[in-house]
Parts: sequence; structure tokens; C-alpha cells
Amino acid sequence: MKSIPRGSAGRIFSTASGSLLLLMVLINAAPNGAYSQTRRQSIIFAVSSESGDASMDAIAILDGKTLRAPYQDDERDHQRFGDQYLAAGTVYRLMFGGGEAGTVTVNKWGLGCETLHAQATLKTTARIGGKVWALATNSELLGKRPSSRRAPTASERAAVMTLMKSIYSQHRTPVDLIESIKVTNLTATDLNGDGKYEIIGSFALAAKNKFERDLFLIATPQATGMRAEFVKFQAYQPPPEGFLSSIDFIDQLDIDGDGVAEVFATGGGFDGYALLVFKKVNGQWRQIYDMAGDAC
Ligand SMILES: [Ca+2]
Ligand SMILES: [Ca+2]
Repeated sequence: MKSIPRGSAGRIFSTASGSLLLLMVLINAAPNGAYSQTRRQSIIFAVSSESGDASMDAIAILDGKTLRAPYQDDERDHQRFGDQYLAAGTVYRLMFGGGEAGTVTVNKWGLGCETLHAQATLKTTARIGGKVWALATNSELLGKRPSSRRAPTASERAAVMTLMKSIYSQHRTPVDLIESIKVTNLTATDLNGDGKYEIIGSFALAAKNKFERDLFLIATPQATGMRAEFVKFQAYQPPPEGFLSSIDFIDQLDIDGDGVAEVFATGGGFDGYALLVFKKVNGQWRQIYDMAGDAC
């Protein structure tokens, strides 16, 4: 709700009585601090589903255009967050492919090993499940574009596979291993609202001694092929416990209103996973946020 503090409203009326235009100018010029105190904070969740049971994990509070941690790592703040955002029956807008695609309703919440999880019920026609995740928010301003997300067409897939193999080769992957690269996920979605679908892919290659070569790729159509916009290639020896560092797409949403969606993903870690956000800054994709996921 737009409101201005009582004190400044009084001053405005005393100095500009009768001048509606001036009043409106002054309201619009109210300092951001005063305005943000009355603004409801936007929250963004990751939404996943296994055999019909949906889960919600808080990714971040959107504070203006800045993402920050949804809660502190202590019992009191967990309770505050749960009471404030995860009360049973709370309904959130479900975001899929950058636009609205139904709702998700909280059933109950609890503490995992270190982070909060909520069980929820989905109401959507989007086929969310397994590797296909979505986002949810209480913001009425985000995700006003039409939802754009689908499996790649055969020609898109072929073009991305060609690009992906060339990236693995550039990173000195032996030729005899190229055919063993596995596609973890491939998603077509329009990140910049120009009607052309970008492709977001995750690939993995486990070689001898379990040496891993993972790729997270954002590609955009160019002529008849695909051009890499973002390449996150990781070559590493997993720790003895076997945890991988692979990055998997959650979904996209333009959170700062610059016309290009931010890309939300999960990232593997040594003892858990992280929730990551990538943003295109001056033509380059870079990670702008991470939230430690649950670690047991
Ligand atoms: Ca596009
Ligand atoms: Ca953006």
C-alpha cells in the first residue's frame, strides 16, 4: 500500500494545501526509506515435486532489487520466518518460465537438517516434477510476462548438443569420452522476452576414477545454430563422499525489471546444495546470489 508517514503528510498539506499536483509530486519524491518500511517484502521460493507432493524452499527476500537471505540460522528466526511466510493455507503465485502458471498452497513447514522446508499443494497445468522445478512468490509485480518454458525442439536440441560437444572439446575432454556425456536437463525458455527461446542445459561426464566434467550452459539461437551465452564448466575430482558440484536449472524470473530474466539454479556442494541466482550484467552472466541449501 502506498502511504507516507503522518508527519510528512502534515507538512505537505500545510505547505501545499489545494495543490493536488504538487502533493502528487511530493508523494512520488518521498524518500525510499520511508516508502520501503510500509512495503510488503517479496519472497521467492523454489518449488519442486516428487510423485505429486510439492515442496517449497525459500531462496531469498527481494529487497528492492537486492536479494538477501530469507532467515538467519537460528531457531528464533526460523520460527519468525515460518510464522510469517509458511502458515498453513498461505497461497503463493506459482512462477513457471518467467510468468504465472497457477498457485501453490502451504500445508505445513518444518526444519530439515539446517534449512526450512514446506510441504505444499500445487494447482497448475505446468508439469512440475523430477528435474522440472518452478518458483513461487507473494509479489504481484513479478512475472507479468507470459509463461515460456518447454522441452527443446529436435533442431534446438541438435544445435545445443553440437555446441556442448565443442565446449567439452575446448576444455580438453578426450575425444573418446565425448559420446558418454549425459544430458541432465535441457530447457527452452525465453529469457529476454524477444519471442526467441534460449536453451539452458546441464551436462555431466563421469570419467575414470570418477573424475567429473560438468557443464551448465545458457545458449541463444544464432543463425541456424546456437551461441553460448554462459559457460560454467567444472572439472574436478569429487570428494570421497561423492558429492558433485553440478548446477541444475530451477527456473527464470525477471526480479529487477530490466527485461532480462535472472536464472535460478541449484548447485551441488560438499555436504548439501546451494540455491543460486545468475544475472546478465553488461552482456555477461554472473552469479549474484547464493543461499546454502540443506546439509545433513
Ligand atoms: Ca529470447
Ligand atoms: Ca533482470
